[in-house]
Amino acid sequence: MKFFRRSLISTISLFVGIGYTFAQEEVEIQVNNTANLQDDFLCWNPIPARIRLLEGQQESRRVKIGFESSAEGEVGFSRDTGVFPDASTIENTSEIELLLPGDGSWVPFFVSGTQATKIENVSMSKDVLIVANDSDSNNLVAQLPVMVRVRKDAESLTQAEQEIFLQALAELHGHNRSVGHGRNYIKYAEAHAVAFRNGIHGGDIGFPLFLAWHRAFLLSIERELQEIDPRVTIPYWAFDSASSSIFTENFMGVVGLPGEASQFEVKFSPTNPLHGWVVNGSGSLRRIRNGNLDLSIRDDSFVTYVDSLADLILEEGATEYRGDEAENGINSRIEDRYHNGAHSYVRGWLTTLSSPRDPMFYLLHANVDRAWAEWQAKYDRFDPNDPASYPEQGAFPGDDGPSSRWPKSSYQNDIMWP
Ligand SMILES: [Cu+2]
Repeated sequence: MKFFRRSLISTISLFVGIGYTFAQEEVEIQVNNTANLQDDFLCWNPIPARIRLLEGQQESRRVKIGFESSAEGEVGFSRDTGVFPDASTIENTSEIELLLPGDGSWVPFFVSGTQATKIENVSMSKDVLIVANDSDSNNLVAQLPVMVRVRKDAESLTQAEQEIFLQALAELHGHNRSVGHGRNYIKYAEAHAVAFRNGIHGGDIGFPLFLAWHRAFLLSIERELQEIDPRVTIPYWAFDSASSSIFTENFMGVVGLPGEASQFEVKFSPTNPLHGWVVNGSGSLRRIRNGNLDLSIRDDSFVTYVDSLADLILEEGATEYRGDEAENGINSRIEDRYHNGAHSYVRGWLTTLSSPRDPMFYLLHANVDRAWAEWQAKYDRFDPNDPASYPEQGAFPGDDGPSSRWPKSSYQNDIMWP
C-alpha cells in the first residue's frame, strides 16, 4: 500500500469523510472522463481517466499520481498508449508520473481496482483517494475519492455479510420507515416495467440493451444501498450451481415444494429484516418453487434448462456482444440460455414485468452481470468504443435514420431510462 506525504488537514478530511474540494485548485482529475462523481467507482477493468492543469498556468508540470486508502482498497494506473489496455498490456502500477502541458489540455491514463476494500474496515463510501503530487515540490495538487468493491457469491456470504445486505435492502424498501410498507420501493419495480417497453429484453432478435441496461440499473441500486451502508455490495446467485443457503428463512426466504400449503408464499424468519416484505399494498411476496433447491437448477429435470456459463462463453461465435446472428452474441446467449431459466425457476413476482418487486431480482441479475464480466475479461471487451464490446456506437440516429433499428436509449451515448 502506498501512503503519500500529505498535509494534516487533508488527512483529517480523509478520515472524517468531509469535503475533498478544498485547497487543491491547481490540477483536476476525472475518472470516466466526466466531472460526475457518481461514476467514480472501480472494479478490475481499466477505466479511462484524465488529468490537467487548471487555467492560468503557462508552464508544464510533472506530477506523480498515486493513491491513499483507509480500508485497504487499492488501485493501479496505466499509461494511455493510444490503445485500450488488455490483460497483457495493462500496467497497473501503484504510481505513474505524467507531464501536464501548460496549456491545460487533458492527459489521459487508465485506472483500475487492484484490491477490494476490506469491508470490516469500511466506515465511509469512497475510501480510496487518488492523489496527485507535484514531482518537484511533492505538494499535493489534486485528489479524487473513488472506491473499490467486489460482489460476492451469495451462497458463501458470512452471516454478518448477509445481515448487512438484508438490513440495507429493508431500509431501501422503506419497510421500517414511516412512509409505509414499500410504497417508496415501487419505483424500482416500475422502472423495470417501463424500461421493458423500451427494449431491455429481446437480445434474440438483436436488441442490444439487455446486459447494458441491467448493469446500469443494478449499479444505481447498489449506490443507493451503499448510501445506507457503504459496506454493501449486491451478492450474486450463481444459479448454475447448487444453492443451499440462499433460499432459507434467514436469507432470501423459502417456499414449500409443490403440493405443500406454503408453496406460494415466501417465508422469512421473524428476525429477518425482509420479514413482512410487501410492495405498495400487495399481499405477501410470492414464488413458486419448481424443484429441489438442493440441486443445481441445471440438474433439476423440473425446470427450464440453464446452460453452463463456461459453455456459453467458450462456445464458438460468442466473441461479440451481438454476433452476425443475434443468438450467437453474448447478449442474447446470456439472456435466453442463462437468465430466463433462473427467472422461470423462482417464478411468482420474479416472472412479472415489475420483477424487482422480488429482491431476488438483484441476486439473479448480479449473476447475469458477472457472466457478462467473465466474457469481457476472456475476450478483452472493456473498450466501450469497440463495436465488439457494444455494437450500437454513437447516439440514436433519429426515427428516420438508416440504422435506427433500436429504440432511443439503445445507443452508446444515449441516456437510459430512468
Ligand atoms: Cu431478469
